[in-house]
Amino acid sequence: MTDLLLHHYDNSPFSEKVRVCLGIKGLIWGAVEQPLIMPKPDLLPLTGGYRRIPVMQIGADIYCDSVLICRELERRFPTPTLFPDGNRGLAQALALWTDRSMFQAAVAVIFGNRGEAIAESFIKDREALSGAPFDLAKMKMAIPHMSAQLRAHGALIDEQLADGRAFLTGDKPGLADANVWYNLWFIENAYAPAAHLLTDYARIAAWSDRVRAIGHGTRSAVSPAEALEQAKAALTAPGSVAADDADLAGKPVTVFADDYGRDPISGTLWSSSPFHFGVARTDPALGDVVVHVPRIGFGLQAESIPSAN
Ligand SMILES: N[C@@H](CCC(=O)N[C@@H](CS)C(=O)NCC(=O)O)C(=O)O
Repeated sequence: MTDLLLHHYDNSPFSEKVRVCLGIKGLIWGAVEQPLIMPKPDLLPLTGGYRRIPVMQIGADIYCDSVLICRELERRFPTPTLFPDGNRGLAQALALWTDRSMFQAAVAVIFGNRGEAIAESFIKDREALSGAPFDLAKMKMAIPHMSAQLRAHGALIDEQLADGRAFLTGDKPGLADANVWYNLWFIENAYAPAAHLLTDYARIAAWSDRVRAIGHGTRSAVSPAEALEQAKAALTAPGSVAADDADLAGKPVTVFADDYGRDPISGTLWSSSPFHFGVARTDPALGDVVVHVPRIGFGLQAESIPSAN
């Protein structure tokens, strides 16, 4: 049985990014199905409150956010690389385009078009997640603008492929492909009639076929109970704190996403780098775990230790 676990659900676009990276690396992994909406009783004991998907688990080390998950996959399984042409910084920075403006355009087109077909429980859940109304009327009105935005994103992708290269950064697939691809996949999967907005660029259609053909590596189902057992049985990996954060090493801290789903994760600062924070926590049922989050897009707050009286 593998200890490389991805907590996900099949329709999750950010999980698709990670699944393609698992495919590029040809990894064997366990898929742990998590619910699409709250509650998530088998996820939160691992993450300490973080509810978003995907989450990667390796023993008692828990990695939140697709950006850090892909980075950690590269660190642990460097060959074949997610950076076939080098350009590591740029390929990772690309997520700030694909996961934000491109993803927001995809979301608006999908949900604006699906409108009334969306379950009320999903709408309520996503309102709680974002802290803002899930305004279907507004999304519907925005369809023409957001469709044009998507086409404009598509034009950039098409331009990147214009010299006949097979993948976005050259002749081999990498993180840049996974980053862009999951948005196309999301549209195809969630509202197929809009897929033409991108795929009527002939080069994008051919590139999509190549990315789809990469697959997801070798996946088997792992139950949430088994994942929790694995965390309980494992020791956390050693960690070190970067010089910039030295005054907080081992001290109580809270980390939280700065966009949506800001649920705080509290513990002590276990590790850090320019790319991540690791927070050590003790769960009553699982024992010690370390929850890792990316640095970009997450806040770190020192917590004062409550006095005894
Ligand atoms: N920046 C995060 C975004 C994750 C995200 O928004 N995931 C969606 C699903 S694809 C989510 O968690 N939705 C709410 C939920 O599933 O509970 C990442 O890259 O992992």
